[in-house]
Amino acid sequence: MYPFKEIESKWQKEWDKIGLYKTPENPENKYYLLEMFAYPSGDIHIGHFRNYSIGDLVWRYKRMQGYDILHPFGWDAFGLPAEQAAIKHNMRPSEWTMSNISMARETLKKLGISYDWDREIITCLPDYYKWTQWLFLKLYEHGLVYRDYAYVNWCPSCKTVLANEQVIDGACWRCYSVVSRRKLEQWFIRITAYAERLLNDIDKIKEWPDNIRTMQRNWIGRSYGSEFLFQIEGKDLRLPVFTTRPDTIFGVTFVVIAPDHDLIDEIIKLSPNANDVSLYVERALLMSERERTFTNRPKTGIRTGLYVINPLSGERVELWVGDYVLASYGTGVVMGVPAHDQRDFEFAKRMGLNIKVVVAPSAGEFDTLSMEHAFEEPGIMVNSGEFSGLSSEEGGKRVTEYASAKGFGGFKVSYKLRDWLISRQRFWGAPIPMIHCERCGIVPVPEKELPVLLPPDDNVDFIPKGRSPLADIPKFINTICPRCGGNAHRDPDTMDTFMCSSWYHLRYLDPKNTNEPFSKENAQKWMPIDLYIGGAEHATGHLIYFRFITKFLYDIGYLPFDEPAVKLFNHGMVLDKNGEVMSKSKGNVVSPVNLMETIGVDASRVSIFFFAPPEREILWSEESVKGATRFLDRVYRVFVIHSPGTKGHSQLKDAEKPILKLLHRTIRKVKDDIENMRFNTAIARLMEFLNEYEKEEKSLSDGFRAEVSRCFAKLLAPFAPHLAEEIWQRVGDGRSIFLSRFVEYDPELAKPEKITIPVQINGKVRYRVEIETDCSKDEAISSAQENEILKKYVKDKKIKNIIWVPNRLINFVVE
Ligand code: ANZ
Ligand code: ZN
Repeated sequence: MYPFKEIESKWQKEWDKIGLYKTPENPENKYYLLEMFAYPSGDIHIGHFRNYSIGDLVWRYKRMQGYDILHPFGWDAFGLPAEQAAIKHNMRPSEWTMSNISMARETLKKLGISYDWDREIITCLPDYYKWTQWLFLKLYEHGLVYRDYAYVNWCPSCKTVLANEQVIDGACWRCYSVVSRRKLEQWFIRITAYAERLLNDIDKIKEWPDNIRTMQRNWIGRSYGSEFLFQIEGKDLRLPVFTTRPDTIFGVTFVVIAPDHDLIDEIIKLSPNANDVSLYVERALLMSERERTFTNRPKTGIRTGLYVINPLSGERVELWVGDYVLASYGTGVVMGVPAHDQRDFEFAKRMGLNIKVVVAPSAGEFDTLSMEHAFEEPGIMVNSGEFSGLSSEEGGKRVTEYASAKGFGGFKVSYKLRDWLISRQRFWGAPIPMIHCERCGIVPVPEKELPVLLPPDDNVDFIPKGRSPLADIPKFINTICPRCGGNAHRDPDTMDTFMCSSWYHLRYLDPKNTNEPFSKENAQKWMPIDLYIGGAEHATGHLIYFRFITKFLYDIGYLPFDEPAVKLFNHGMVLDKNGEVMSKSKGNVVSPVNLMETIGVDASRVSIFFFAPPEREILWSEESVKGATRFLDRVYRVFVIHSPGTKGHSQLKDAEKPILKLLHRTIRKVKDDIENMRFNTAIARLMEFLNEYEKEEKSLSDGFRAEVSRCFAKLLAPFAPHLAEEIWQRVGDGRSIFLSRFVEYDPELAKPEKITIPVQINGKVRYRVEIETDCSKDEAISSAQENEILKKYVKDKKIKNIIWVPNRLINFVVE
């Protein structure tokens, strides 16, 4: 194997010495390249390595195109696992976190990733979280922070509140315990105030993957509908319902309120059935919201014994409590229309409630007794008083206008997006900069007193008790009210780590600024992020929060852009050879450090890029690693051992012409592949080129070989940077290859070769067609379709299928 150890450490030292990765102060041609920062829970694993190698490849390619690049790295360093480690290994969270960071940072340096380490950020250090607290105060100042008693997701084992994103299939994302619901006073951020803009601006981020954009649309979940007020019979209480089908209002045969609705205690008080209702509610709350919405789960409910009045028909119907209705959506109360809503239909069947048809397909009426499903399609309104005969669309509008005029309803837009619950009853987070004073109430910490420091983490009892460990540290908790000067206490909760990561991309712009989170000037220089690389699992969490915070900072004048990232790229996962996720407990983890020590950084990179396109998953196998090693060994022999040195050009020999053409075609394709993130095919092209070149090597002049070496080194540089630099040292200009420009191709020389391939009709060769090598399926087919033989053959028959074997053949399957 070629001496990769020597080569790699030599160039890493050299790049360090010349400050290759330093961010230019005044970019002319800026490019902000960002990979999602890391959670320091241990050393870098192969999945990280893949993600960061993609970024590094882009850095090298863009650098050689003359871009001034900001490519920083940092650590998402607060969070639960540090505290769990503290409990388990009796370590301080800060110690655990910082030692993991040192280890992982060293690994990243050995892997030669092109980060500007001068801009490193660590979210658990006061010079960072000071500004997370500042952000909280700004949000508060603008009315976007509030405190509320709310049912929250509660993990009984971690004894903490979880955000919706941290509940996976009804279980805690960390310990997998079943999550239940509890009512607690919490801090919320009013992200719903931005729902409309977060949704509409998805149209602006066209270079994000479509699946992420769709997931965000669904997560925000806008529904246009109507609201109607149903009065509780004989009481002074009106329940609003949200419906997307106002045309069905005459078909309401019951109303259901969510067991976790804010008004449930009042309903229980009014109910003649209070004890049973109260028991039911208690039981229902043990289930997670998600479980409650499973469609195949039998829907449960209980009669309150109360009646509500349908404001349009005047009919009285029963009020139920039912767990299929969620407090957090719409108004938390549903009008039950069993004839036209499948969930209501199932509920009515189970509970023996009436079914009343009020929308008919244009064909006419139908019989409710024989109904097996709700009729959910729109149609013509029937049995609906003066609205009968109208179409669903028209009628729904009229019904709502009528309700609005009479004061018991109107049009309403609902969102699935919920406000962001950010308080955690945990130690290892940014303290919430708020003070509770008996006289003044809630008082924000004045900005000049930031940061509110976390107390030292020795001698803290981290064992969960359902309240923040900070509550039990008098030195922290006792303070003076900034308003009245009297005794007061600090808020004991800490912030969700998604708050820390909602703005980290901005701190990189100006990581040492002690007066502001970042200067406007630097934001103007570098924002927005040109390419953001990270996992798709953040689609509805971090990737929404950081859009929201960017918009907020734009609104208050801190940023010139209201979308953080122009382009998003989601890399695929690295799985073991059986397709399983790698984990310490399964013992199938592939460490990039071991790999690097046995085959080198460059071969590790090449194998990871060669496995599959970067957005796809990889099933790791030793075999493919060997291919990469063999390739780089040959590159070393051909371009380093046999290096011709810096010879000048000489007259082109005949044997050189085809190689020159192949070289330019290779340049064209490799560039195209890199720009379209097809790193695997780019490497395949380099391998193909090397095959041909090796065959002819002996008959080529030194001058020509030197020229080829220069081009090949540059093509190789994004993939195997150390070896490329080693080649360049022999044939280049004496500076680093990364300070040189990437190669351009000569369009004339790069023209694709023509080849002739057979065209079959139903499997028989009928004629031949000339195409360009490596052309697309569509291009090949359109050349083949111009032929008279085909036209005659097909005439009025249909082409059922077209089989395309690239560069080999086309087969038209005709009826
Ligand atoms: C009556 C009705 C009749 C409905 C009908 C549908 C069809 P989307 O499209 O997701 O917005 N709903 C409203 N709030 C709910 C809650 N908190 N929990 C569970 N279900 C709720 O869904 C809106 C529909 O979902 C609403 O329209 C309501 O049922 C139900 F023929 O109202 B509909
Ligand atoms: Zn006070």
